[in-house]
Amino acid sequence: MRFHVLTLFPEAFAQPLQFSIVARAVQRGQINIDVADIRDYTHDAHGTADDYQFGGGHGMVMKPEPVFEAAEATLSAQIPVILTTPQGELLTQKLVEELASSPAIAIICGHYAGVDERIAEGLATRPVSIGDYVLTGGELPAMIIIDAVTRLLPGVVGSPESVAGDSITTGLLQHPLYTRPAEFRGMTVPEVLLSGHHAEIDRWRRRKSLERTLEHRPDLLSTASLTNDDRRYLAG
Ligand code: 6GU
Repeated sequence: MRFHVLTLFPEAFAQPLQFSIVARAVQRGQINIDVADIRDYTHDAHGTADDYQFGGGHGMVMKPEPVFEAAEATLSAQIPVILTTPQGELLTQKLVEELASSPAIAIICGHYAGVDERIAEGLATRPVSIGDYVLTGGELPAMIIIDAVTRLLPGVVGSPESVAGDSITTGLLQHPLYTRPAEFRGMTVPEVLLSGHHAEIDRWRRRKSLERTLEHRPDLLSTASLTNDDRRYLAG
């Protein structure tokens, strides 16, 4: 998988992607992250990439020319071109899965008040938001997209089961996890997890997932695939 990032702040990508699983995926050649500096495609002495908005209003807007030129110089063929914007489609695991099936994706990082609409109209194919809050720029969202897509690629995360059993992937939030020691500062690990009864453990985990989802994300319950047992448990 090749990620093409177009940004005014390429230095933001230097450190954050150089640890743990994403770094290992880069080292193994499972992913490539090409970062292009949009400012390299400006033509004035100051490297001007933003300008005042027509119609007036607060905040600068990213100019179309450098972004189009950066895209034309660095992108090939018909790949999804994401634009990070709070006005985009919400990033969900389903969208992440769809993106992971593409051999390459481009991510244009919006910044300042936003980008000239012609970038959305004539260049980006997929405006994406990472949630209902406003960030200063699209660099962190781009890294979030790269991280979420990377861990779905074959061989990147140790066991396919750990990806398949994830929070959200299953439609429910994940059950609690424990490791050693069995007792820590008076807090103990639930007995059932030490019992070796796999059916009981599965049942306990399923119920904890249901409880947590009901408490923090009841909206997920309407789309999760629930058994009659699940429904009975939720009904209390
Ligand atoms: Cl993708 N960009 C910005 N600037 N803010 C956001 C966002 C993206 N997603 C949520 N908030």
